Amino acid sequence: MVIGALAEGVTRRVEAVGDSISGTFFEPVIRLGVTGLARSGKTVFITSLVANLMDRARMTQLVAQADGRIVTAYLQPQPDDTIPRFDYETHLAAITAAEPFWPESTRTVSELRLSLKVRPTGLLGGFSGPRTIHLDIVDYPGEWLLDLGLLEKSYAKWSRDVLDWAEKRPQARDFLAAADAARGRETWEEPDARALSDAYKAYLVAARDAGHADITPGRFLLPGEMEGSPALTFAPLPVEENAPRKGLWREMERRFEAYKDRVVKPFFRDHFSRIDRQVVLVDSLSAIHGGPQAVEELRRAMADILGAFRPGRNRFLTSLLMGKRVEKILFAATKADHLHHTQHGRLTAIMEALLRDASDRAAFAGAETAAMSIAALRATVEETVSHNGAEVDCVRGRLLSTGRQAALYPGELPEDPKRLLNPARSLAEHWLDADYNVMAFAPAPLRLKPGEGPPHIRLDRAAQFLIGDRL
Ligand SMILES: Nc1nc2c(ncn2[C@@H]2O[C@H](COP(=O)(O)OP(=O)(O)OP(=O)(O)O)[C@@H](O)[C@H]2O)c(=O)[nH]1
Ligand SMILES: [Mg+2]
Repeated sequence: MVIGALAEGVTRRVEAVGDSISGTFFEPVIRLGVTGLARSGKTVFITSLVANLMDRARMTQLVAQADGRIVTAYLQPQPDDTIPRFDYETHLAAITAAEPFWPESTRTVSELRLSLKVRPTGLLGGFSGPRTIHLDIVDYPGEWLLDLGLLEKSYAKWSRDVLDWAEKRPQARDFLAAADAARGRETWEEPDARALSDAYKAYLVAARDAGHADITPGRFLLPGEMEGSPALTFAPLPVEENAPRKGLWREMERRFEAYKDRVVKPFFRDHFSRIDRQVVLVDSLSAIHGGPQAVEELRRAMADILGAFRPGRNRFLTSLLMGKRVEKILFAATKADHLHHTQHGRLTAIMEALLRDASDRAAFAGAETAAMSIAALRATVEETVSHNGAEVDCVRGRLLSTGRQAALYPGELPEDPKRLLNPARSLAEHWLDADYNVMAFAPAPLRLKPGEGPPHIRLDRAAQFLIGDRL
């Protein structure tokens, strides 16, 4: 346990939840970060993981469970007084309702503490009683990790990068016109800055809705309590040589720097630097459905996200972490219940290829990594249908749009991931030889037996990789 955590344990002893002080000292804490881009499946993942750790009949691949060593698991007040609690009960109620529905989108950091009582392995098991291990799960938007890249960029460089992409997109037309009109502005007032920033945000919203992953700065669409402050009211502008000192360009530059100092750095200091284990959720099926350019954008966003786990590259992060690192990182392709299991291996291979590309083959500073295809909440059943004399492996579920049952054949993923990644890199318009479908399924009504958590795909393997060695 790190000294910081010990010190915290001491200052909080007054409120310590039924633990004796000495107990607090010897109870290990695993801090598990759960991240991914918007809609990647973070909330559903955490809800189902916690439900399945409390009712463990479907967690046979979690070794401590298979060995019968997990005595019990229960929720506790979380230890961080200033972070909102992950609203587990509300999210669980949504997916377990008689007419289940997906939980609402969440746009900020939140945390939950699950405590496990586990009997030790081996010889010791006979002598000592169960140990308590705390699992602190932290949900935060992957977009916030993208901001790390800003720390090493000047305002001019960031503007150039953003404007390059924007020029290729119809959604940016109004903003680009506004940015052009702002060129060389020597005098300006706050409404000018606000109008420009609003135009930029409108573009980001449209770009995100069109499936683009490169939304920067990450906090613009999830502003939280700093909404409207100058640090969140700026926009990229075309580079100006000799911009006037009191002009709009210089002010935007100043606010960009304030964003880095007041928004980006505190997140890495207060949240990111304390994580031990990390899962990065990736909705690669939706990107594949979106076409080669969506896959390429996902690949780039992944590369930026992964940059945060290779702190050697970033001076600020290196000095912040002082050698501490995330020990394990799981990259999980989510919503695998859209595919028949015969294709899960291919989806995992695509994830691995995306990562290999994204990470330039560099190691993650010694962290152990794995890729998996999972579904936190299985919404479909498998079905083989005869179609034009051929047998087709489908999945069946209730459509979100109409509420009707439908069988979906999502298309056949290639065995060789390059067949997807090469056209993506060359920004092809369409996949040449294939077509991929994704349908949005509603969660299926659950009939759980006592001791059973919600149905999933490989959530137990994910848990084994992430925390199994500590149980
Ligand atoms: N079929 C299926 N769909 C899923 C699964 N997990 C998530 N989804 C779908 O993905 C959507 C987003 O899931 P969330 O868990 O809310 O994703 P999130 O990353 O928390 O999203 P934000 O809070 O908006 O960033 C859900 O509304 C579902 O439609 C899954 O295991 N199976
Ligand atoms: Mg969420």
